[in-house]
Amino acid sequence: MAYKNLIVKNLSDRLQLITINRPKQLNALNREVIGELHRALNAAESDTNIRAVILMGSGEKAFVAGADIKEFMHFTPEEGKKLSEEGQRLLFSYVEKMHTPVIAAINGYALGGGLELALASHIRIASENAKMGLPEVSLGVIPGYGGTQRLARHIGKGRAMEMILTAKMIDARKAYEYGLVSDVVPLEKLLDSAVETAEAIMKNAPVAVGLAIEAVNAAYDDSGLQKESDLFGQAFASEDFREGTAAFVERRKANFTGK
Ligand code: DAK
Repeated sequence: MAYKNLIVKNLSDRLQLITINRPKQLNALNREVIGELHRALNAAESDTNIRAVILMGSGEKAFVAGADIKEFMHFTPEEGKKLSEEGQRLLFSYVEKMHTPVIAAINGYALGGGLELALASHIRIASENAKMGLPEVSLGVIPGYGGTQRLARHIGKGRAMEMILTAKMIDARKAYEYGLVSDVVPLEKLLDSAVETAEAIMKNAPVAVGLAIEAVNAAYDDSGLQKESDLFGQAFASEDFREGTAAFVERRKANFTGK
């Protein structure tokens, strides 16, 4: 299958590496990338030979620096809500529910939608230079791809609240302390480390691995995701959202008025 924004490579008969390849935009997720990721992940999930997938960003700077701000700044509140639901269905909830395990190899910035993609993956390993955060409120919006729900599940409500409300990034060491990532390794060893984890999983019974993912997921209630999409749409109607995204593009500090 041909992709414009992904490099899909089989590292062995059973292990696939999917690299998000928009390095000039720090691998930011636009609708096209989300659609392509859905196609690639769906193909991996349908292929019984593929027993694990590693997700990575291209280059040495970013896993994914968020949703593409230059694209979503023009959406209306209705589009915002609709696209939040669509993104959940096609990518974020889709990854979480896959029976083929997905390992996020976080090779740099994982911000906003990028961290949300890592949070939806089954395992996260970070390179030492990685930085993670949910900066959405600094743009006048809220995390819209599951971040308000999944971050708290991973690191607890208090720490999630602090990360979301301050919009600050944390480094890989702190992410490890928080339990957000299972390991931190030098950048040049990141892929090997993800492969090693995948190999340990692939020694086990594939059907049981898939069922175990489903069973672990069953402990969590998904009803908050719809609430997140509704509130996300509301944020799109605010003046602060226009100001926050315009300020990013114009490389200036946002002047929020609370409207
Ligand atoms: N979107 C678009 N372009 C981005 C980008 C992004 N998220 N992040 C970086 N870029 C682009 C920059 O604009 C720049 O492009 P040029 O100016 O060269 O054309 C290029 O990538 C390199 O970035 P910088 O020059 O800024 O690089 P620095 O090393 O100085 O800084 C940085 C790296 C990661 C700290 C900085 O780029 C940064 O703060 N990036 C933005 C991080 C961020 O706020 N991400 C978005 C979070 S909000 C939605 C659902 C969910 C969401 C949205 C919509 N719907 C359902 C509609 C989620 C929203 C988010 O993810």
